[in-house]
Amino acid sequence: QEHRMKKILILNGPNLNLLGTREPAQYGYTTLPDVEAFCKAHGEKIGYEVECLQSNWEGALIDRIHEAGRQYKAGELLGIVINPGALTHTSIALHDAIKGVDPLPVIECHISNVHAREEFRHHSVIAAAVNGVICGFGIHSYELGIEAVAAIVNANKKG
Ligand code: CA2
Repeated sequence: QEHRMKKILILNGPNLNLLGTREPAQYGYTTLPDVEAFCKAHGEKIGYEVECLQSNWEGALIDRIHEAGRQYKAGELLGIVINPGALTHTSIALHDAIKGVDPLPVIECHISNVHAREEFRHHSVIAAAVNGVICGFGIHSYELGIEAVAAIVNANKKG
């Protein structure tokens, strides 16, 4: 019986390395290393290995998504939870990269409720390429994202 622990990838985009150091009113006091530790702990609790990457470089995120596509095909990765940061509102390249790895499950997540903020944050160019979007639950948005990937994986198993 195969009992390999399966992996979920957490991607964070530009400026999320500043988490916990500025703008606590918007993003809270928790640092990115803490968020990543929570994600790993939550994954472990429900039986998934969690790997995390943050980059301020659009291309680094795109390269990692392509690699994720290969890992998905090889049965080594279940899905991605991505907070693209401000690239959410601008990056067609990230949209295309996510489309390019379909049907790899991808959940877009945001710490803040982007719809309650400035008009320029209301539109996501990423949303149309992903399975679903979670926003506004603070750092718990990531855990909900992990749950969403797990739900998709389990639905595919049953179906
Ligand atoms: O709410 C979210 O998670 C966002 O994706 C965060 C992005 C923002 O551009 C999106 O509209 C919504 C910003 C990430 C920058 O995070 C910082 C954290 C602390 C201090 C400064 C920036």
